Amino acid sequence: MKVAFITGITGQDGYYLTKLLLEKDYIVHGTIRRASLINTERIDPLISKYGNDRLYLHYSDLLDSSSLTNLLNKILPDEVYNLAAQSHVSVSFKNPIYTTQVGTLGSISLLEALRNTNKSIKFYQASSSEMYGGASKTKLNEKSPFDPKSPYAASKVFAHDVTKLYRESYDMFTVNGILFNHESPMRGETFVTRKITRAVGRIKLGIQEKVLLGNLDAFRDWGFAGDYVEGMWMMLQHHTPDDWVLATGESISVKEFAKAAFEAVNLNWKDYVEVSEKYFRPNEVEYLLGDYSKAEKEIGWKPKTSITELVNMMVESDLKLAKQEKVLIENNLLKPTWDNPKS
Ligand code: NAP
Ligand code: F7E
Repeated sequence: MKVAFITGITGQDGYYLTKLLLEKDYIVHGTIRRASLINTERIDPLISKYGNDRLYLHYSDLLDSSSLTNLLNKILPDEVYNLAAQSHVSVSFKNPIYTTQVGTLGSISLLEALRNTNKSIKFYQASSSEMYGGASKTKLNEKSPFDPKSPYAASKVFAHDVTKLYRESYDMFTVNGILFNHESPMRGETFVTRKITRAVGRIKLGIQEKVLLGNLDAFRDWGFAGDYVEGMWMMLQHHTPDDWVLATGESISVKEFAKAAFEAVNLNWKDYVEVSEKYFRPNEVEYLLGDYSKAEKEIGWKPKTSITELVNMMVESDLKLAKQEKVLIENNLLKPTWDNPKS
């Protein structure tokens, strides 16, 4: 049985990757952080099904390098997936030092721990399309130049470079997956797609009035997270390590995403979306469009889910959540809101 070690197992991709690996009969170890509330909500169904059998969680933090070394020595995994990050671009302007510490020191600490444990362990680094900066409308591939526009993106460039550096310097199997935006019903609620679909569900059921958004004219190449974690795994099964882009090859604006999500429940987005300065960033990535042809040719990956299927999947899931919230409201356990205060 193969053994995987995942940092960031409690996040969106952590959930889908863990599910995929468990279905492939892996033993999965993941790191969790101590918080005042338990934050394993996404993977709780997997813990119920596989906990005490093939799924193990360990307290750690990417900034606690000794815990990483101890865990790797104990677990001796075949594959390591480094998904941990302060992954919110807007928050990275507010917490630039912390975001940078996790993205840079965290990644190199993990690589060093691997190098000192066993250089044959395969390593996946979660690189990001944010590294490109989005100033031009060209299709971006593995050779396109980086021009980071946020502390988050700058830290991802460092981690990307150092992952390649360890491959070249120490002959290690280290891979960068340059992933364009990928979403799902498990997406954090402060990312724009999920913020919109949460609002659509609640507005449709009459428990929210409006949704406040920032730049509606930004374009993103949005895919489904479930498809993308399969690509992460495929990269580590390839005979040689390299860097690969995963994307859909289609880009739409935030406005178009909102229009499609409201139309899915027969509402007009213009009646419910308001623009607020609060959600604009000090610097914006205007346009991202990815070219996944290298991944298709070399590892046999291509996206399976269309943007329409993704929007419908997310809206359907958030309608179900809103129905549960409505019951709480009817029992005076929750209040209806104008805008979602948690977004
Ligand atoms: P996410 O939902 O925000 O999850 C991030 C994970 O990292 C969470 O499990 C979080 O733990 C953990 N984490 C944060 N800081 C940490 C630290 N100091 N030490 C250990 N763990 C820490 O992100 P995601 O969407 O799943 O993305 C996964 C990775 O891919 C991230 O590195 C992200 O930057 C990158 N990426 C994402 C996309 C995308 O569109 N989703 C695209 C390209 C690249 P808590 O639950 O305790 O906070
Ligand atoms: O923003 C605009 C915003 O926060 C998308 C992360 O997973 O993908 C993600 O980063 C766009 C931006 O994702 C709101 O200005 C408008 O142009 O959903 P987002 P992101 O910044 O693209 C990349 C690939 C990652 O690597 C990151 O980890 O939408 N936008 N109004 C808004 N964005 C948010 N969050 N909230 C708004 O109200």
